[in-house]
Amino acid sequence: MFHSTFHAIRAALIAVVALGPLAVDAKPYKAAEIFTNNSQLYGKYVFRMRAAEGSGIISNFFLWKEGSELAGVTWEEVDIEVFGKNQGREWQSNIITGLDSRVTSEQVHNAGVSLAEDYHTYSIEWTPQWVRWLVDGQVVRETQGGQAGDLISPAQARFNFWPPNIPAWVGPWNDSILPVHMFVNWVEYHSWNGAGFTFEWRDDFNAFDSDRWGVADWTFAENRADFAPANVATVNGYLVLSLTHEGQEGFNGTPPGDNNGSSSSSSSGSSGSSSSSGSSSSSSSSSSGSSSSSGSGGGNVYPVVSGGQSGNFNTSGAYGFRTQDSISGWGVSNFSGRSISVTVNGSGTAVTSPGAPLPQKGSGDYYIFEASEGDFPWASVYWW
Ligand SMILES: [Ca+2]
Repeated sequence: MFHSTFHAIRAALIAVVALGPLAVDAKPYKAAEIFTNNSQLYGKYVFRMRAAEGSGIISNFFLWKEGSELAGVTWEEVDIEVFGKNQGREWQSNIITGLDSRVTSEQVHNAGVSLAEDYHTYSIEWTPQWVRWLVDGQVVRETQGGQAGDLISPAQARFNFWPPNIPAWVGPWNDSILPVHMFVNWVEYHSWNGAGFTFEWRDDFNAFDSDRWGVADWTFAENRADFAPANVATVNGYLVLSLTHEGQEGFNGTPPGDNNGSSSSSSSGSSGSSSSSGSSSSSSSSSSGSSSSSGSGGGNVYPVVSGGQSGNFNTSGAYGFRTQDSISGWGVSNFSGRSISVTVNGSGTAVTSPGAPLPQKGSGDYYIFEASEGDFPWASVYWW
């Protein structure tokens, strides 16, 4: 949320360093940030993160248009920010846009569990029409139009971990919690192809890929810490971002294991049920699914989804759902390795091309969406 001045400060730091290497007033704490060297327009990022617990700290993933903080440049940013306070149960979604005066739409979501006690799968889906935030395969928020339509520039993906000096937002600060760490098992990028998402790359963090990632070495006014490259590490296949006292940078421990999401083909604690929670445009949050978990696909008795404009599948076997919604268009998300079949009441000729026109149905009929097993922990269909 607060990146406003770091480029200006960075420029100032460079100028000062040029005059004398000891002239910089370093902050007493060191934090960490990495960012993709390339920017992408639209797409989906999926990652497995174990946030850090503790008051006064936030574990983050965000999309960032370079130069957003500059005068005369439109700000474009999409955030996932997990609060360390309150046992790490809350996180904030946000879109920041606007020229000169920033427009924000922050919403705080209660995950119902600590996001700092285990890894969870997070996703931001960004298309020309909408932005979605998902946790463990559940749509928690969707924004259609409005600010989503103002995100028109390629953006970097960034992970960072830092202590804002804004206690009303993140809770009071007490440096006795240091050192603290956030962990990322993997991250994937899928591009937007106009009808769905296409897998592009995955980083398992088995090593630090400096072709893909840059490392921050600056700070800004709202940050109690400097971003320090020494607090970025890859250990045992995990990205570790640390927050430490100055002079105590680095991570010498063993990252906690991710038992449910070590590989993309694993059968996911991430998706859990195939329930769906739709949310209307610029919705008011709330994750836990509205429809109950389905049985497995065997019986073809699928849960009913209504008004949600999306339905999710989990990974094992063929799963499906039913809806009586009227559908004028539809697409799929995260369908790598899967096939789709849509019928009316389970009979007639199935539509198997994602996005292809669906047959007419009566108001009492169901569209039945069925997906085959795939390589990723979850997949979804959306419609309008
Ligand atoms: Ca990994």
